Amino acid sequence: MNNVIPKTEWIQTWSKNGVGWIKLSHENKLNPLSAAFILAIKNAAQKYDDDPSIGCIVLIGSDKSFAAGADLKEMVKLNYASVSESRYIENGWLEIPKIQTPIIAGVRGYALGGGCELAMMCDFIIATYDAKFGQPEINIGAIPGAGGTQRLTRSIGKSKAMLAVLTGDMISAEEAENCGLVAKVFKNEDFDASLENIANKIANQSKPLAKLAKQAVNIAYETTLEEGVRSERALFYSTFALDDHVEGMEAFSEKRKPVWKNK
Ligand code: CO8
Repeated sequence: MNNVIPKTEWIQTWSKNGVGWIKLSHENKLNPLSAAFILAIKNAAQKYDDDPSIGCIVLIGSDKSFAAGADLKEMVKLNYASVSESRYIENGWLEIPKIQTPIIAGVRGYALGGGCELAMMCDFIIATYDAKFGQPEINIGAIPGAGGTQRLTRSIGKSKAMLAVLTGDMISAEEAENCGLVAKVFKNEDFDASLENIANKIANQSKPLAKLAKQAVNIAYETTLEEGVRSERALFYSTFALDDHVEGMEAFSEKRKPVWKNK
């Protein structure tokens, strides 16, 4: 949206051990996503992406909800002309998948509509057992608009994506894990520590290697197998130009942990 002022007061950010945390903290604990809110989230993620001390970004919501979709109180006022002229789902949204640093969505409670789409724009999703995913737009007079029909289908396959998009029904965390939408599910009491452990592990990898690995996996999303394998090979060869490649090889030979130089 043009001339949107980011709602920075609705996000909290802090960094620890090379992990940049972004907590969605809308005054409504369901975290409805307005254009101004998504712009603030995007700005925070980009700031971490530009910070060489950050090796992993984590996006979390409230205890009740990661994000319950587009802010329907904002959306109800819009019409065809205003959504297309203002580029409603372009500014902010389109930049998040371009983040190079690994980014995790930590989902408690609802990840619905734009909230599910935001979680799927991250590299993977970690959830609690009470998390609920879905694309319920069909129930409110719309269809998914921030990549839901595309990313959900690539993630869980056509049949399950069709079921979710056409019924608007929610997908439980267990089912989401079984069908690959969610990487891992934890009990509420284990969630924070487990998420932090995973994020710390990624943040402690060589940063350029983690970015290359992320880029290689993402290529699988967008191209043919032959082209993807070709791209992966080129990225693999490029790792040999890194000091961290030499360090990784030497550390293995010397039976010690590598000390990454991040170059
Ligand atoms: N936007 C704005 N306000 C919301 C939203 C929302 N998405 N969801 C709930 N609220 C409000 C309610 O209106 C209510 O407000 P009030 O107290 O003023 O009446 C308050 O939050 C609490 O809501 P509930 O009483 O409904 O809470 P429950 O715990 O009973 O239910 C649910 C929680 C299941 C999440 C329920 O609120 C719900 O179904 N919400 C709508 C979910 C939905 O349809 N999401 C999809 C929206 S469309 C979309 O995401 C398109 C994406 C396009 C990209 C986005 C561009 C910015």
